[in-house]
Amino acid sequence: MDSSTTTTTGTVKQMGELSIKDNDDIEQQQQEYSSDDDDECDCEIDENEQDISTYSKETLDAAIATKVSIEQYYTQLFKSLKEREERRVFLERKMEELSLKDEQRSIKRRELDRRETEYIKSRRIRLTGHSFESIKIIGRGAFGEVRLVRMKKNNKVFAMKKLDKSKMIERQQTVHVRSERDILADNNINGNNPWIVSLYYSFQDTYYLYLIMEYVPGGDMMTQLIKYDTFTEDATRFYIAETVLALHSIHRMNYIHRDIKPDNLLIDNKGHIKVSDFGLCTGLETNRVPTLAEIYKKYQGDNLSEDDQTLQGRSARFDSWKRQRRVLAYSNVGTPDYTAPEVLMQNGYSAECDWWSVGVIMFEMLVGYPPFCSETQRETYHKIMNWKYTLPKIMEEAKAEVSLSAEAQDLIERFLTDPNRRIGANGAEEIQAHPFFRGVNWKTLRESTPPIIPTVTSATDTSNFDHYDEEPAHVPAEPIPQPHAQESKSRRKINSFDIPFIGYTYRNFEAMREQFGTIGPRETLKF
Ligand code: ISQ
Repeated sequence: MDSSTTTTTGTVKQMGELSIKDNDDIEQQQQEYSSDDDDECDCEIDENEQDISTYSKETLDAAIATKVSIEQYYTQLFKSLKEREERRVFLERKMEELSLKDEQRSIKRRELDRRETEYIKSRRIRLTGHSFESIKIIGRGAFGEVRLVRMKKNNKVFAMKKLDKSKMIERQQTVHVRSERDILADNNINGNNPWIVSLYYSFQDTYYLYLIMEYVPGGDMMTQLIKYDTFTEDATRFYIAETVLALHSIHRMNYIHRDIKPDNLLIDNKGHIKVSDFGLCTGLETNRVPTLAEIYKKYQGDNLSEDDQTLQGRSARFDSWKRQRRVLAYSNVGTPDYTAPEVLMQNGYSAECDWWSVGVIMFEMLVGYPPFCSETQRETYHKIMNWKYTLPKIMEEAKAEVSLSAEAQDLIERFLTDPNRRIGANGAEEIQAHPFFRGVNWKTLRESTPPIIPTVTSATDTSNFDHYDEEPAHVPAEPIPQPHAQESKSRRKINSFDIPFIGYTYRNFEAMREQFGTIGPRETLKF
């Protein structure tokens, strides 16, 4: 699979790309190494020994893991210093802009110093799954679950995503999980983008990765679509406009989402959109479960029967889609309905693939089901790959079923087209200028009143999410390989299993103050 690609905006990171950067659980790893006796250290390499084939696999694995770990340590160290410097420069610039007096400037500098010290201290606080009390499961996917939790230390409420490491290794998903953590962490560095769910902490134990995120209590767009069937053009305009801004901000961070679908559009307490799920966690591109491209290729030479090709009537398609919707959302293979044809083909793709998905969502909001939905996934792949032939008929049928304005129809068709001709290929501005969005105030959209305002009665209200039964507690499959499983925790050596997860730990600078309290007046650094 391509690991990166180039767009008009430069090199873009994809959700499948492994990037070794900004990591800090090295602190913990370093402590483990330093407690090891030299003569017992698996990582020690004899300088006189030239032939590495004489080393055991465990020793070589440990050596590689140690190398990655040390690289990560220094990468993180330099990154932390750079971020610290950026915070300082930001403060100086703000104070200059506001022409603050010298005395006020000194107070603010001292406050920033105090906060930096707090941050360094807080990074040493070790978080584990036990630091949080579970309130309710609010989502479940192929690799784990999302829970509403309360931090025991301070009673703050978060969404905790807990991912099973062995399942991810088994299905070759570690790079995706890594990129999810990276984009969420980058989001905080780049000034906390309101269109993306905030990450407060990430950490891991032997079996699981944990992402501690802000709780977005309004549920997701899939639930809204199931509830309302269709939206008016006004409501669609609002949600599509917000999704355009959200994706534009993700593209500006040099990421492509690749998996935009209603399930990944969360709704905050005021009714605005936040994008979640940056890790393809419904399990695309696994080795156990075939990739979308593989499934499609398997069926490529396999002509569809006349029956398959006959487009079903609205009600049959609608019913079958609704029946399958939730099941697909939580299945391993996920739904291909929102995926761009070039992504299915894996022939190279870029940020435009996300605009295709927006076109599919817009069609679904107005018509009641996504354009290529079918009884079988095979048929869906076929329809997407042959969109040039299938889409005109699909649009004709849709227009016979619901009233679509000329602007709405045109925009859908501008999204659902070849990547180089697709609206958005030359920047989100061309989407914003489309007549369908006439009258939208893009600058104040997030401050405007959304069409649906969710009912949220308390900080722990989960009524906008489906109910999930608790599963009986189980011990996860032993991670593979575990050559030192018999060792006590403090002496466990890192090995090849650990490599993809080294440096997963993250602490959000802004969150530190909120979560662990502070010294000094809280408002001092606010402008
Ligand atoms: C935050 N709040 C609610 C649901 C979520 C699902 C996934 C990631 C973050 C979330």
